Amino acid sequence: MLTRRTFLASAGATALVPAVTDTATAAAPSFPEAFLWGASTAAYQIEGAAREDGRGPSIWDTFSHTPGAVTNGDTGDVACDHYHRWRGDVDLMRRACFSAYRFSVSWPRVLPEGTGRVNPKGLAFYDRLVDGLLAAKIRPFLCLYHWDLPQALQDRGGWHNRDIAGWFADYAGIVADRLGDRVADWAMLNEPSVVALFGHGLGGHAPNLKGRASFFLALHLQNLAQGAALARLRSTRPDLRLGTVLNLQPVRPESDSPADHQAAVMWDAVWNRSCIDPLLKGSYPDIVKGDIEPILGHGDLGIIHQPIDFLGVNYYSRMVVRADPHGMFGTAWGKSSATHYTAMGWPVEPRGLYEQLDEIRRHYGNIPVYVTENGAAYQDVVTASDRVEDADRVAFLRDHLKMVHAAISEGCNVKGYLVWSLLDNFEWAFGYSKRFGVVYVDYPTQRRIPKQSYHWLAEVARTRRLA
Ligand code: IFM
Repeated sequence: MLTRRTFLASAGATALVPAVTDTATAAAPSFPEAFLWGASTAAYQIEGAAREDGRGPSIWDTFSHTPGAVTNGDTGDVACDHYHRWRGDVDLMRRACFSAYRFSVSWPRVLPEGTGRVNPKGLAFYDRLVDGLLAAKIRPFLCLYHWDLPQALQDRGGWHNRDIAGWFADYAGIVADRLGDRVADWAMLNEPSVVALFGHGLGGHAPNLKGRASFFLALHLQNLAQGAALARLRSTRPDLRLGTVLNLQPVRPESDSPADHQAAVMWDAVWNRSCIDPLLKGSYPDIVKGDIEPILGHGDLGIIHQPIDFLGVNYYSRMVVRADPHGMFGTAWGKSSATHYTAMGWPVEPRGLYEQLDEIRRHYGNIPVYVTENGAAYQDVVTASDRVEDADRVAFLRDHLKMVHAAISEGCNVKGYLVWSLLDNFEWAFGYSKRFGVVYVDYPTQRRIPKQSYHWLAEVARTRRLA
């Protein structure tokens, strides 16, 4: 079965995508004056101070301390020690002319048991950080959930307990009461389909649950919690700009066979549309309704379907799939035709970012979008002269930014670009073995070494031009 989306994405159909490289990018493209430049990070990946100032344990503390769960037995106990070094990290952004920064709040730092008792020292940390950002003229984008669920809530069922919608809305309200006077932009979740797939479907991330029913329940309850928090903040803080962050990836079938096309339709529904459609259209894709209907409570779709002020889009690559009757969703990863790959083994496909932004313009009301993550892991080396010459990352960023520029030229409502990530950090199950930062972190000393990509991006942010 062909759909609009898989047809566009299928092999040989690229001619249907406007030729964006020629006119739009030939002469150092420049970006609108109000366009935001910056970086994204996440609490568990950079903060460290895991047992300090009353923070409770999260599911990632439990998981990373499980033998064999994370490469080299790495944990987020210390990470980039950002909890203590945040001033220097903010200054790195200021010096790079960044105008925006997305960070996440650690739920267990604010509510050590997930509900009930508030930890004043936890909130005080984010107070200091926000004040520091504002003093540096950097607009804070606050994300409420980037995967570090309080372990106490996991013990009560976590993303499998419907009560989590209320727990999350209460937590959102507590953080907004404290920071809503200074933070205008609020993202609810980060990448719910990753949490559902790797945390609850295939395993490999905390809390390492498995199964198709487990996947759909975790996904649906994240959608529900997101809707409940949006509704709560909308009613209590109408002055805030509310949104969420989704990882959206155009899906291509590996071949032209009907079975692979069907697999692409299925995977697109599972990975992309089961997040964006209920939020923006109020319905799940038909192809997953058999999975969703048994868990759909009365009124759920009304709670999930909320107006938002912006959508954060995280983009790394397209996805290629093929039919596989043994796969959890009848699909398996297919072979990409890309010629370049990052150290994660992900294909480098800048045009996919254009396709994704254009998809949002054409089919989701051209809602304001921030590219809230885009970047690449490479094998960075510090030279004898103390430099990191990451030309491959510079090329990656430049090629993706060309596509953002092309999308804007075609009318896409893209308002900013935040690189993933400011710092090398704890890359989940890969620990510290993968480096995504534009700033190198020497973990034994915690020394920061701005990479060539940092200097390049700083120049782009300063001039608004792609040199
Ligand atoms: O490090 C992650 C981040 O936490 C979520 N998006 C993808 C990044 C790279 O894998």
